[in-house]
Parts: sequence; C-alpha cells; structure tokens
Amino acid sequence: MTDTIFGKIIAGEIPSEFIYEDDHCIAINDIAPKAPVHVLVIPKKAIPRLVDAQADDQALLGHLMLAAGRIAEQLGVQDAFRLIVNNGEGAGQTVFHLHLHILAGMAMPEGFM
Ligand code: DGP
Repeated sequence: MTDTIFGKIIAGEIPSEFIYEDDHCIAINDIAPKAPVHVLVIPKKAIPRLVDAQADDQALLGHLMLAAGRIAEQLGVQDAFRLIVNNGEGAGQTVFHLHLHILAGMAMPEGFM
C-alpha cells in the first residue's frame, strides 16, 4: 500500500488534502497542475497500472469512473472535463499506482483525442 507516493498519501504518511474520499478511493489536487482543475482520483487499492487490473477489479474500476463524475460535479466542471489514465512509462506514467486525471477549466487540446 505504501510503496509509492500515493500509497503514502493514502496511508496518511504524507499530509495531503483529500478533496474527496470514500471507502474505495481518494481525490487530491495534482501537485503540478496541467489545467486550472487537475485532480487525481486514486483507488485505495494499489494497482500499479491499468493493465494490471484483473477481472475482480471490475467493480473498483467502475467505481473510479463514477467517483470522477461526482467529483467533477462537486467542482462545477461536469459539463467540460477530460479523464486520462497514463498506462506505462512510455505513456507518461510516473507514479505506479493507478489513478485517473480529471482535467478541466481550459479549452482542451484537440488533435490527438
Ligand atoms: P502520471 O504521470 O499519470 O503517473 O501522473 C502522476 C501525477 O502525480 C503527476 O501529474 C504529478 C502528481 N504527483 C506526483 N507526486 C505528487 C504528490 O506528492 N502530491 C500530489 N498532489 N501530486 C503528485
């Protein structure tokens, strides 16, 4: 649980403000925001990458998506946000504890998505 920075944040070993928390996940503001709203939705269960998730993680993965929607509503960005998962170093993943990025508050770059 505590082998990444997110594990330490979830365990309370590194202080961080949770803008959302439930039984299965937390959400925090990204330390290096790439948009005016840049929130990370992080499962309490440490799955390194999306591709490491298994069939028995199905409910958790759905839960994260639903939580992202609730958090977007909480932040007032429910009508315009982007959800990103970086899977693997080649895709830009730097913290190997699965997380969703919620990005909002600016015109989203077009072209690659
Ligand atoms: P990724 O590149 O998809 O693995 O995203 C990791 C994100 O985590 C990156 O945008 C920066 C953020 N981050 C890294 N360390 C910390 C931290 O200690 N606190 C917070 N709030 N965010 C962090």
